[in-house]
Amino acid sequence: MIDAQALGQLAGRLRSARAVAAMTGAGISAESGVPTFRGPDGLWRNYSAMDLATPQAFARDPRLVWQWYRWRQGIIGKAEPNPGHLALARLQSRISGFTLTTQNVDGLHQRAGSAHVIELHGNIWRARCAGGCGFVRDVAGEPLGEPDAVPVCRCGALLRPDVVWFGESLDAARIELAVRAARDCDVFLAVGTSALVHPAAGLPLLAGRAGALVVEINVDETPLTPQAGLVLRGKAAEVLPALELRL
Ligand code: BV8
Ligand code: ZN
Repeated sequence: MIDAQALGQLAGRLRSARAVAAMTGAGISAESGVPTFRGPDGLWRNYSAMDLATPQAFARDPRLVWQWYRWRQGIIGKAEPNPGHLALARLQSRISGFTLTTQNVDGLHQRAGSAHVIELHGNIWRARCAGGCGFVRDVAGEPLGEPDAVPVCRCGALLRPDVVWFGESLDAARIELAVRAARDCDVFLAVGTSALVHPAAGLPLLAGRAGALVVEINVDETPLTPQAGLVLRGKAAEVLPALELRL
């Protein structure tokens, strides 16, 4: 049962907010059938992140890494944005100064109608040159060559998924936008994230230190829970539409 009192309190703060920053993790796409990383069907359960989402893994076995990303593309390609994604897209049009940052590479926020989504960790529907020639290619909807093949760039180097792997720095411009949004907001919504992966996990803490109300929307406790000013324990696809109704 969603905490009605907390929901009302949050709605009140959102109505008077000058700027609102939301950050999502895999939990918001769980109800679209996209496995989370650490949930029971967590992607990492079957494959260790270090085996697959690192530059070392790609150097060691690019075919395996591409098989894994194609497998995820297969799941995400069949997924639809859920009421949680749709509610966030509508909140963006109703609340001034609303920014949306995501750790997800699935592109479901954009498909739900959200604009200017800050994709901290990249997007699974793009591929870029692993050799550094700067070539980037949109691969949504088009098979990337033989299912088992490792796609090659026009410069002859390999193509890799345009995502941020562990041990790799994030895009400076994107992290700057996300940091500014966290620092300047009155309310920070942390939705469906385990708040374990940095630097993303630092953003709600930064917002809290800057005086914002930090709100956690999650089915479970996380390391962020003790720092949150308000906790809405529930599924994103239920809590966010309920919040919208209280606005
Ligand atoms: C970097 C893209 C410079 C690829 C990803 C400081 C301290 C400790 C470690 C570090 C640190 N700084 C850097 C590090 C190292 C590392 C890191 O953070 N390691 C962790 C594991 C400790 N960070 C990096 O390497 C970053 N780069 O810092 O570069 C540098 C380099 C080296 C050393 C120093 C500095 C790069 C990180 C990005 C990696 N790429 N993804 C791909 O997707 O294939 S991370 C990936 O995992 C996701 O993008 C996401 O960020 C993360 C998974 O977290 P969540 O999205 O939160 O998902 P999770 O499954 O964990 O949790 C789901 C949550 O939802 C749960 O809480 C669950 O309860 C909830 N939930 C489930 N269902 C629902 C729900 N909630 C609501 N409704 C539901 N229905
Ligand atoms: Zn190239």
